[in-house]
Amino acid sequence: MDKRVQIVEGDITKQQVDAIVNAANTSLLGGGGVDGAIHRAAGPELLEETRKIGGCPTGEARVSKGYRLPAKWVIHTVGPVWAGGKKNEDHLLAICYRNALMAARDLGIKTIAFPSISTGAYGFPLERAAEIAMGETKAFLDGDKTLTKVVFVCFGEKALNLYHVTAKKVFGE
Ligand code: AR6
Repeated sequence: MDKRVQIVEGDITKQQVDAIVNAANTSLLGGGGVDGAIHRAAGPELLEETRKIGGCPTGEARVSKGYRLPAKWVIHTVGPVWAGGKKNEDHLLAICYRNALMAARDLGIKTIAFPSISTGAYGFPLERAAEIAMGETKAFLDGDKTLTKVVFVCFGEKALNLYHVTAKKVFGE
């Protein structure tokens, strides 16, 4: 296992990292799930800023401040809606991770936390999503010297166990 990678169970809004990643929608105007939790914890200034950003296409990433969050930055990315697997969902999910990690590198930050993008309201199968999340992260970290910590924040024990199993597959023991 890459020492920079951590898997934890909990609420992403509580993470003490430089940036947390938001599983947003293309409007960037907030919503339910992790997006709702991040907007509630950050406060109304976050919506003011994301309104000015003016949206984000699926697979891309946009940066805002974190306001009242412990994290200084929020990297908003928009995962694909699961449609059975034949609408390029795997690739779109992979580039969410890649673009968020590249945004972190551009910010010059060292630590970042991810939720399991697309696996709630957007219905992406959790196991498949975890393999993509970790595969992309491994590929990025193999060529990166700036990030010191990537945290995968699992919501619930089922997700936690699955992420641990997937990490063994992707990163080895
Ligand atoms: N911390 C960490 N993970 C969480 C939290 C939290 N506080 N809350 C939920 N999760 P979802 P999506 C997990 O639905 O599928 C929103 O309305 C949750 O268990 O938040 O990408 C947006 O505005 C799941 O595994 O995001 C979009 O419209 C994962 O986060 C839409 O939902 C993602 O679930 C995006 O759907």
